[in-house]
Amino acid sequence: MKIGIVCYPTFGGSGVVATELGKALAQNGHQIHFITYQQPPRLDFFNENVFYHEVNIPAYPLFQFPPYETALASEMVNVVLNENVDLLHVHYAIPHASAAYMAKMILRSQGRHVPVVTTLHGTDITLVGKDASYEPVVTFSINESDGVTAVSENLRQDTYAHFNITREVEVIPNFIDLTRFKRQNKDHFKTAICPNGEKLVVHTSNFRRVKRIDDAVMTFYHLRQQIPVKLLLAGDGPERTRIQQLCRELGISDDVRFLGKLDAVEEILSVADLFLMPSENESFGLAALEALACEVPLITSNAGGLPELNIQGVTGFLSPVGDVADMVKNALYILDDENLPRFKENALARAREFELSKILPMYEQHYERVLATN
Ligand code: GMT
Repeated sequence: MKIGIVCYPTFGGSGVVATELGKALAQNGHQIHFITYQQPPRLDFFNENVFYHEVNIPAYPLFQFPPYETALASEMVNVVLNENVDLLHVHYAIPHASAAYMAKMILRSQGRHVPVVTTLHGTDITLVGKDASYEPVVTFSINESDGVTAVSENLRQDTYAHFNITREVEVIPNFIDLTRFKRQNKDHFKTAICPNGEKLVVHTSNFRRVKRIDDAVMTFYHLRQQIPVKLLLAGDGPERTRIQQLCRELGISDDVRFLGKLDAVEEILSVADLFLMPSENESFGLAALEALACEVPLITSNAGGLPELNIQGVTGFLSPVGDVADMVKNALYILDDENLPRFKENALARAREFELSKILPMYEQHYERVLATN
């Protein structure tokens, strides 16, 4: 198949899922055309089946808000016509699904039919999409997609609950490439961060409010009063300055490292003992799956799709959103040397259930069904 993939070129989340999916499809012999405004971080290699098309948005003094959606739709039309693309797969509904609808209509007016698959990732439904400013367009463009997938059963249910959806939504969970995400020997790194054999707790995210990083820091603050422990925070975003200030106020800055955006997140996870994801909402929790693959157990909230990934008492623990005391209690239990090896083993076993080779055929079959019926 020749597939056009539209995504945000982000370091985590939907951008990573889209990029890794495209790379895996290319390995399987499909021709993949990425269409986005910047080269996705994990697309830094040559493969004969991978192509990158940059969306250019010419500036004009009148445009207070550059019309990205228009430029994107035009680029999708061009790529389909120039490269003979069979299908467009857009990741994250806003504005990719409506831009794809526009492209589809333009192509149809020229006698060319290209089906569109939309993958819903989370905040496009749970946070941003259901806002009245976007809802009519999101509902319309989901219903006009020829195939719709969601990354968890919880997100599928949320989609039906918040929008008037007439389309079938298929659940295709996030996946992990275990050849890349595996525990590596990084002892020198561990010694540098934890010189006295402290336990290492890690959080990675885009530092948005929905991640509730305060809860991660407060959990660490209480843990630190009971055991020797350090905290690594990887990623960057709007909350970083506030969280750094919180660490200063708590007097814990010497034991907390802010690493900023990182591509090789598996190197950090390789030395971690515990991963914290106390999110307000989380449709799947790809970062938590990456942790499991590196044998790191989880302390998560029980929000969104997290119960579909983290198994209570097996791969870690889930607490009600904001229940820091419960997170501290559970973290102490996991970090006990008697318990930690069992949780690490379970973490890897769970990650194996989401191995790329198990999930990739679900997308391929979805495309085949869409192409056969449209
Ligand atoms: O986590 C984020 O805020 C980024 C966001 C995105 O859209 O890129 O991630 C969402 O999609 C990921 C991939 O499907 C999911 O694993 C994340 O759980 C989801 N984030 C939220 O629902 C908050």
